[in-house]
Amino acid sequence: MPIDAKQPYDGQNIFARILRGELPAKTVMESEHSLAFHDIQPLAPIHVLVIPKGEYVSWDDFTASASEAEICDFVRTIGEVARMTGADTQGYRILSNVGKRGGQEVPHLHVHVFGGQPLGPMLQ
Ligand code: D5M
Repeated sequence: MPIDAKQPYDGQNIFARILRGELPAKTVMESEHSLAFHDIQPLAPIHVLVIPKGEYVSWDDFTASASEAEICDFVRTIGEVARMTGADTQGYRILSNVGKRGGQEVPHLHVHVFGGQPLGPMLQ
């Protein structure tokens, strides 16, 4: 069920629970402000999610209120994930669904990193 990008942060969402260690995840890398892990329902041979550790519902509130350190760390982590997984060698896609009409399901900001196959014009 798509979520409203402007809704208050729900501390019980799946990614909050992964960050607290209450649910397992296949970690790709962790940095000071970000965590990257494999998507549980991969849509491509490489499909990694990158999330900030802070409580942000979507790209919308993150870009409005996160610190420069958090934003810089998050962007660098996305690039690092592409290099670590080898997605960078043949091209890849980064994507963030934002809010109801953007198709966002989990109410904690996440960027998808897709790679490992030729990608069509749209992947989700
Ligand atoms: O994408 C939400 C994504 O989150 C979707 O691709 C499945 C993934 N997901 C859901 N639960 C988990 C767990 N527990 N581990 C890893 N990945 C998960 P959206 O952009 O919100 O539509």
